[in-house]
Amino acid sequence: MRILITGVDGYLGWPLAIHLAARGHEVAGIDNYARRGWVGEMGSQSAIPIAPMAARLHAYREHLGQNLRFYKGDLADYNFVLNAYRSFRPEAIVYLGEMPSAPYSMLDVHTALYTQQNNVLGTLVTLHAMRDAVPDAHLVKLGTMGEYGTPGVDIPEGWFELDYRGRKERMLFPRRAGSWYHQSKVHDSHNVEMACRLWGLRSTDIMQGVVYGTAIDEIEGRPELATRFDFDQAFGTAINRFCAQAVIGLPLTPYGKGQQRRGFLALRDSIQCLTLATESPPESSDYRVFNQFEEVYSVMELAERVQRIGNESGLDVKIHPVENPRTEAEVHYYNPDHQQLLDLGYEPTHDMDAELRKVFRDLLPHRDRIEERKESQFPDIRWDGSRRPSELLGR
Ligand code: USQ
Repeated sequence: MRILITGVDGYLGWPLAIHLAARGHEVAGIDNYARRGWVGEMGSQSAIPIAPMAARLHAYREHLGQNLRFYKGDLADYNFVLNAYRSFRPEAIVYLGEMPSAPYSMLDVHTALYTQQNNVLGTLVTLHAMRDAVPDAHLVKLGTMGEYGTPGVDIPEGWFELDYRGRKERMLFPRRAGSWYHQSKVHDSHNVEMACRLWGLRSTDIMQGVVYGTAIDEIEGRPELATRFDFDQAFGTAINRFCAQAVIGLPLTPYGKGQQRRGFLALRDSIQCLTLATESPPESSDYRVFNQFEEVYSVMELAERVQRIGNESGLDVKIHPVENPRTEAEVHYYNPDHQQLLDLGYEPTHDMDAELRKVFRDLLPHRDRIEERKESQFPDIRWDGSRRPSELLGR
């Protein structure tokens, strides 16, 4: 297939391009390098060094025997996107090109506006450019499990049957996001569903959990193909942050009670699932929703697991809960469905311990890069708009 990935320079986009090319697909990518800039704004850098795009494209060609067709530009620019779609004529568009950080979106009014503008308008542009240039293409849109929030009821995969005053209707399940970032994805979901309904586009909206890890088979042992790994308070996600903290001897930082529960999945599982969704498109007009994660864990369980594996690797890992900078439920019911990807053939990694050992293996040689930006990992972005470092809590 001809597959175009937006956000191809990112944590998921780059390994996805490599994996799809290794499977024989022809891949194109769009990026404006914004992620490199946001992490820089947070005073940080990727723990694992990543090459500039020109060198990435060279390594891609060396290893995969084909070129990645790269377009540099802004996804909110309709003419740029339309031209890219017209020239590559993608059969599938995997849309990963969004600002992905909840804390960054809560920093101030400017980052909130930027997040929603970048994410919501970029998606709207793509829906129009698809309609105008490639109406039969399949949009694989990256949403987030955080769209649903943590309601006190089971969470279906996108849709549910509403039984109200004696009548029934299949409706989108209500969303209850907890940050301007997560809310931007809620708006995207509503826009994508409407475009499928009005214009006959087809889309899979992926409600993905929190991704962790450094590796997929195709990049292991090939540093020139490495993907980024962030650990700062905004762009580092929970498990990745814990591993980076452990590597430089900082205590792991579960927020508050640490009983927040989320769906997690390894990077290799994320890439496997995105590939499955891309290779099995829905019918035209179909808007389907997949909940994409391997298993639900509490943040404290994960800190303890990282501690155990870190200690095995010769580190002396401590856990020190800190005041929660976010406004979120710390003890709550959480039971989301996640069956559709399994039905398509998703084989979960399951062995989180082995995956964490690989993360330590890949991070330890770069401990200096984490050390030199370690201030960026401590949380001070609060959901009330203030910026104050979290207090340490007793355990
Ligand atoms: N957390 C800690 N300690 C930390 C970092 C995070 O306890 O040092 C907690 C947070 O309070 C939260 C949970 O861990 O309860 C997850 O936080 P996160 O930063 O790993 O993930 P989140 O902000 O939810 O966002 C990440 C990605 C986002 C994606 C989302 C999937 O950045 O792009 O959409 O995971 S989900 O969480 O399922 O919505």
